[in-house]
Amino acid sequence: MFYKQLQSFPSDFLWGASTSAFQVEGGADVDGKGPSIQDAMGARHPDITDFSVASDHYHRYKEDVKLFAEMGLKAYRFSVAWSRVLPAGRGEVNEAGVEFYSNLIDELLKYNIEPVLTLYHFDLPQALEEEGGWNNRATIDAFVEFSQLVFERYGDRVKYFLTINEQNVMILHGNAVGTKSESKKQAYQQAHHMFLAQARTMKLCHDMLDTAKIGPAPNIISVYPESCNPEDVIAADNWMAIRCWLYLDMAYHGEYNSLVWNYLCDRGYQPDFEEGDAEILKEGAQPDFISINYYATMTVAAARNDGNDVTFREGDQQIMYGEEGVYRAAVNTNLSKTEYSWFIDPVGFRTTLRQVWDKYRLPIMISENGLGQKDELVDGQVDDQYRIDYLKLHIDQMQLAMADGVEIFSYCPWAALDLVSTHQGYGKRYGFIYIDREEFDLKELARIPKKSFYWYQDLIKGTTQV
Ligand code: BGP
Repeated sequence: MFYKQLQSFPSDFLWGASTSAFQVEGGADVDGKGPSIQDAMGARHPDITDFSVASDHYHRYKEDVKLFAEMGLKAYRFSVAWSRVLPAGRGEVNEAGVEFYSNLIDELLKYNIEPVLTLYHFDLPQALEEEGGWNNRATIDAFVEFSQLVFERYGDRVKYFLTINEQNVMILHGNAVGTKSESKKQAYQQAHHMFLAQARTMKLCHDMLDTAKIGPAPNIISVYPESCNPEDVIAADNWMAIRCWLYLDMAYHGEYNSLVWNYLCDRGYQPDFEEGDAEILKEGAQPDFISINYYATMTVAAARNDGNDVTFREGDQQIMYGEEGVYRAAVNTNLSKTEYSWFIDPVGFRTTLRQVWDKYRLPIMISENGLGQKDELVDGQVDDQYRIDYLKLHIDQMQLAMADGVEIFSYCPWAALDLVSTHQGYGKRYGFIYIDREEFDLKELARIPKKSFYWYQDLIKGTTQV
């Protein structure tokens, strides 16, 4: 193996943890909050879990933040529920909702925890969805209005903003995360509108706030060819561009990735541009850093064009469908899997980080990485050694990437505490803190630090006392 002299993490490295509003807060209809598409999804799938309370973070954020401080977190990544502050998606402001995040931010700062604020994490206000959601260009203006409100009310205290969580997952796997489109053509029109919304928001952030930093947060992973057959290599390159580079190229260059643009035109999926769009995209390409969510790499082979390239299964962020003429999903037999069949590939994490750094040379934040597992509470304790093993392997690879020269300033694994999975219920747990509830029996929602909590606490202590 290529020997590397590892350096210690910088003492100001932002060790953090992540959540998102609809997955952790609960309080979906209290204090004036309007419904979001995620509330509607919860209502549509009452058989999976009780979505209404989530982890009750809305009512218990003080207790949670105290635990984050005890764990030693230097950063906490959360999202603002758009429909909590603007119940109809635009127009009238819900001051009680605004106050909730203001209090949360103050509470974090009280313990010197850096707030990292995601503007949009899968939860479009239902009122906007009913007007066509992201198909409707008017949603772009609504997003900018929402962002402006967030910058006005929290910009004095929040330094790091993320624009849109996993736009690529919303476009490619919308059924897993609650965003819908009727065709690929429509999905790419939605993507175009999100790109415009993101560009205008990045520009607005810099126009309004002198010291704030803002960046995109797609799910970025390396794509391996199944073999060294050049046709497999081209297929991997195709899928990497379609799945990943499109989103980062747009944030960074303000232009469509040319491979992807040609693919879109070839298939008739290309979005309609209005006059001025190209300029807006260009002008707004002002990311200060790149944030990525990483769970595992993907492996693809050349399409065989035999009618079987598309493997359709119920959607998941990690499932690939394949596309005639473009790529076919393949299995990487070198990797193990989680109990939810997600591949585990720590070395792929290093590869991904190197690729992103090589292409853009912007500092990187990792806004998600983690292991979903059915944890068990035994005698008041959760022995999640498997999560420690998973995180340790990934952190080791992150450190190797840093030794390779990749600039990384923050690691925020998923998740700070247990929360509702996007589509697989509460039993699929990711947190450092166990929340004592079942799918339908909400019990007392007690907070119980897991073994990984104490392990992360030690790790943070060890790396920051230099
Ligand atoms: C990402 C999302 C998160 C989160 C995570 C785990 O795609 O940004 O919101 O939920 O995946 O996925 P899941 O909840 O489906 O296990």
